[in-house]
Amino acid sequence: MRDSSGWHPTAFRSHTIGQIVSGGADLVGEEVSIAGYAETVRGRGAIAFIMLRDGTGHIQAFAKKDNMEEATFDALQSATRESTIQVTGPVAQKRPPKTKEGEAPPAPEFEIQVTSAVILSSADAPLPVGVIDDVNVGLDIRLDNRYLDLRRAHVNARFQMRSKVLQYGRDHLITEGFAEINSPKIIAAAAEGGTNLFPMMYFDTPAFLSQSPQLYKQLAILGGLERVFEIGPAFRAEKHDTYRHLNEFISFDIEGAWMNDEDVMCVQERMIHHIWTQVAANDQNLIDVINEYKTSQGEETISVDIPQLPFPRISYCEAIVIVQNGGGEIEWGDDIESHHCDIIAAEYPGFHFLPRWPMAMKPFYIYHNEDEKGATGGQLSRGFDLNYGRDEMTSGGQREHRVDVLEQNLRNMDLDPKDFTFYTDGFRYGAPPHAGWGLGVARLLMVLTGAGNVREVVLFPRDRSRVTP
Ligand code: AMO
Repeated sequence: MRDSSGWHPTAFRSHTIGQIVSGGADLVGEEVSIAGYAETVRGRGAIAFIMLRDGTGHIQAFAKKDNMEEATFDALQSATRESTIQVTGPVAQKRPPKTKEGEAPPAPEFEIQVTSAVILSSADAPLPVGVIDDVNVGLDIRLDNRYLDLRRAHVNARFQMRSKVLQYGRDHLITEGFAEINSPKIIAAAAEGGTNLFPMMYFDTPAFLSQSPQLYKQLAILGGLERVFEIGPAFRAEKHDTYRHLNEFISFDIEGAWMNDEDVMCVQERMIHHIWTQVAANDQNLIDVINEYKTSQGEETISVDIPQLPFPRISYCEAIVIVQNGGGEIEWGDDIESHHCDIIAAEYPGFHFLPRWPMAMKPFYIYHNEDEKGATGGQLSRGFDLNYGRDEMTSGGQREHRVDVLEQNLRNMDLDPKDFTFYTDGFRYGAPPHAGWGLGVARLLMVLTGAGNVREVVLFPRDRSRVTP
């Protein structure tokens, strides 16, 4: 539940439930109005107990027929679960339960003694997805009814965590001098290869949804913004159907001038370290809620183990040897696929960078140093990945700032430099060496919250079979 100490009264409530639960002793006798969802409604005859929940806590509302209008009492007593209700009345301290001799008295609990109430919206019954009951429904039904699924405490906690992670990441980059930008999402040319673009019509001109802010964050650097970051959507028309791919995802990108691949790897590990440190210091309550659910399901609980810096660096060439020694079939120049990553993860289960990939496997905008060759003489690049266990979190690299090499890279990759002049022309007027990365927010959250699927940490996921809700 959220700390609501700084929340102001609104048209519908004088206090949040959290404010009453935590400051109840000072409020005893004071008339308050609260509003929330009816988790349970109990009682018979002339009394009713309604457990109300808002985003900040739970509290019991105690209603007595002879304390209010009869029609209001009847409506309260017959309210369905999850209906939204506003109640007004004085705060009272609940009678403490009896304690055995020598036992410490429990912390005082409070309730509202209802004098008036309004059913703001009645919930249909039965609910398609249980909110407090542990009804076993599949992910698809949960996603169809996400508005209800989100009311479940552990699901809600994951999204609170998502907000925190973005906040801590942002805070960290700002302290390192990065400025937030927003790049266009309607674009004319592919940054990450032309096969997975979603086409659209931009008035009379064919255009696409952006796969990555890549080319634009680089143009911002060429424009002298020096250190930029963006948290925004990326769209990929990939026909993947996995636990870690979506067709729309939030990419957390940075780009920095006068930096190389190693410099931005350091930015990344410092940022992740900061996020983990802040979560460990401030958000154990969210971890506890998630763990309570995991325990109820017999799943392994999670803990926030602050990763040690620096993260290991395992060059592509070293990774190939690790996979080969581990019995995997791979040759220099092959992609390191998930089943290969499993072998590497056995040795490096946490965060680890994989720098210096073959140039032939990296996009045209990645820099290469002609002197750096791999085992078979193949050209190495300054592109890297960050993995956690078997999963890729990030790709990044130093960028090609030499315009003639950049154009040659495009040609080498069967792309026409004429389609990219809006980008390459930016390199003709003095281009700083620069580097950056793009991090999949949902993948990082999967690690932090112990979710087995990115859909668990994306509000309304878009995949091959889902465009609603
Ligand atoms: P890349 O294509 O590797 O690199 O994407 C960067 C990171 O974004 C996440 N990601 C995805 N997450 C969910 N569903 C998907 N379909 C998906 N595709 C990618 C991954 C991945 O590591 N321009 C470069 C970044 C850079 O060099 O700055 C890029 O987009 O976590």
